Amino acid sequence: MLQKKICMLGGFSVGKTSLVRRFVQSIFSDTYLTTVGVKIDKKSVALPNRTVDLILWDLAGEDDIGSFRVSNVRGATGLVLVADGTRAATLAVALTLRERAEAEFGAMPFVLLFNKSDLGDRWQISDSEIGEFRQRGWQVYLTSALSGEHVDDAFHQLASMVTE
Ligand SMILES: Nc1nc2c(ncn2[C@@H]2O[C@H](COP(=O)(O)OP(=O)(O)OP(=O)(O)O)[C@@H](O)[C@H]2O)c(=O)[nH]1
Ligand SMILES: [Mg+2]
Repeated sequence: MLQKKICMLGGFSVGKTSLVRRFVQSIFSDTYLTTVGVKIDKKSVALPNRTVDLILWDLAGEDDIGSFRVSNVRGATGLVLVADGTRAATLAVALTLRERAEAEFGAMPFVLLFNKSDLGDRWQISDSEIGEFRQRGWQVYLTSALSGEHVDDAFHQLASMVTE
C-alpha cells in the first residue's frame, strides 16, 4: 500500500486539527483543544489510478516560530499550509513554517488553505491576494472545517500531487 506522510503546518488555532477531523471523520466541534506535540491520523484517498494512504501529522500550532520542531517534518512528502482567513497575520506564519521545513528537507508539494471561510464578516484576505498566489501556480483553497467546504478538494489535490 502506498503511504505518504503529510504535515499540517500553521499558526496557533487556525484550524489544523479541525480540518483533519473534518476530512477523516466528517465532524466538527467548536470546542478548542490545542494540540500538544503531534497527533497522527490516517485516511485512504482513491485517486483515478490508485489508492494512497495519507498519514496526516497534525502538529501543534506555533506563533513563536522559534519553537517549531522542524524534525517532525522528516519523511514528509507534502504539506498542508493553513492560515486563518479571519487573522491575516497567520498567513506569514504558515509561509515561514514552509520555509523552515523546506530549508531542512528540500522543496515538496503543498496546498495553501485559508480556513474559516464560513466567517465571511470577519474575513481579512482579499481576492487579489489569493489571485497572486494562484498566478504563481500555487494550489489555494478557501476552506471551512465547519461546513466542510473545499476540505476534501484540498486534500485530494495534495494526494494527487504527492503521488505524481
Ligand atoms: N467557524 C469556524 N471555526 C473553526 C474552523 N476551523 C476551526 N475552527 C475553530 O477554531 C478553533 C481552533 O481550531 P483547531 O482545529 O483546534 O486549531 P489548530 O490549528 O489545530 O490549533 P493548535 O492545535 O492550537 O495549533 C476551534 O475553536 C475550532 O472550532 C472553521 O472552518 N470555521
Ligand atoms: Mg491542533
